[in-house]
Amino acid sequence: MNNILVTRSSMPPFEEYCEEIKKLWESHWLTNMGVEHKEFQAELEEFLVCPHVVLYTNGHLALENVIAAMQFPKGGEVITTPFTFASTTHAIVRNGLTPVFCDVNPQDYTMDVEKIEGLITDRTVAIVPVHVYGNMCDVDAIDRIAKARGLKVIYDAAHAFAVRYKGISSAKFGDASMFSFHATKVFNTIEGGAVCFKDDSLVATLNDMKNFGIRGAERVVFVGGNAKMSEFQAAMGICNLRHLGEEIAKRKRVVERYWSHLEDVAGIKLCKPQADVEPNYAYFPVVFDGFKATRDDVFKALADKGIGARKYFYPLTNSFECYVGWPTAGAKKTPVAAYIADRVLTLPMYADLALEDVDRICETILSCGK
Ligand code: T4K
Repeated sequence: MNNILVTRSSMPPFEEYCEEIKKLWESHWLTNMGVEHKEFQAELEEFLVCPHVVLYTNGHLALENVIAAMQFPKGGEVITTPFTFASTTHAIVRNGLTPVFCDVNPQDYTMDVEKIEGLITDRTVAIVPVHVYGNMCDVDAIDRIAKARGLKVIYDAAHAFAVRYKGISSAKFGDASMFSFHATKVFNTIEGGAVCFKDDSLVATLNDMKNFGIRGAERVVFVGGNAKMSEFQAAMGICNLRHLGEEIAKRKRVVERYWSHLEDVAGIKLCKPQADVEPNYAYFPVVFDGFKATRDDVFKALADKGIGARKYFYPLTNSFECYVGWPTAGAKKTPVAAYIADRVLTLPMYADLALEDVDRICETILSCGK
């Protein structure tokens, strides 16, 4: 029996990538915003229907930089979710800001918009919600709250590339959105990420931040760092973008197969398709609540058969060791998120996952606790 990993990177045909990078061997131009970078950026602006896309070497630095670019006062509070990858919370804290954790809703595990206003104080500067698993946040409610209270909204859209809400690209909500193009994502550039936004004045700031503030051979205007996307990453993006439609269609088949086995099973809760959302099928989260076996039993049964499910996202970021002692930390403050984190498992999910493997995964789950 073959082992099944939780995901597997999408890759273009080898010859296609070789063809794309041939010009790099001819020019010896490998990074610092060369031809591949320029072409990929333009393609993304068109694909995401977004006026500005700034490319990064990874999603985390993209998020850290766009938060920094907003120039919030140190010690400002940022309302965010603990049901996410470490990156979201770390990006806030590494900017000298305080994360204030909002609970999630039990339907799609995005921020519970009913609980945001109660967390706003005179120190609140922004909201950083996460379109977790590719599920869109309630962008309309968040927009209303933010506008009424004069707050910035920066979406961690790491999981939501190519998702659309009411026909609008996920890149277009809030003041900015960050995408991750990590190898494990629906769309990858090996490592990579981007910030997408409408405000023209952010372009120069973000470019300065990712390239030492260099504006010319003899001109440095800003104390920036280095977070540039290389030509090889951009070339991977150009190739993978050509195949994205078929990748998502294949993921849809996998998701449908999971549903055919797991829908209506007592104690198993699946994420329902969201109204008005065109999904990307990024992850397949399952919550075991009242099932005949616990989440951890299922995790072990799958692991024993060489099947790599993941406890995304457990533990919550507000209970990470590095945040112990922070006044705003503690999973008790976000009981719904804590409940889900204790019971959730994301099942293997990638375009080329064989449907017979999905059958095997589901048989293993359903035979637990017998
Ligand atoms: N915000 C959110 C909400 C995020 O989820 C993330 C990243 C970020 C921000 C930050 O974006 P980046 O800076 O990463 O661009 C993974 C990824 O490293 C991370 O990108 C992702 N979220 C997170 C949810 O998952 P691990 O440690 O779980 O991945 P790893 O190495 O265990 O890989 C999982 C499976 O993927 C492997 O079993 C096999 C497969 N795989 C992995 C790699 C590295 C491949 O097929 N190819 C590969 O190259 O973190």
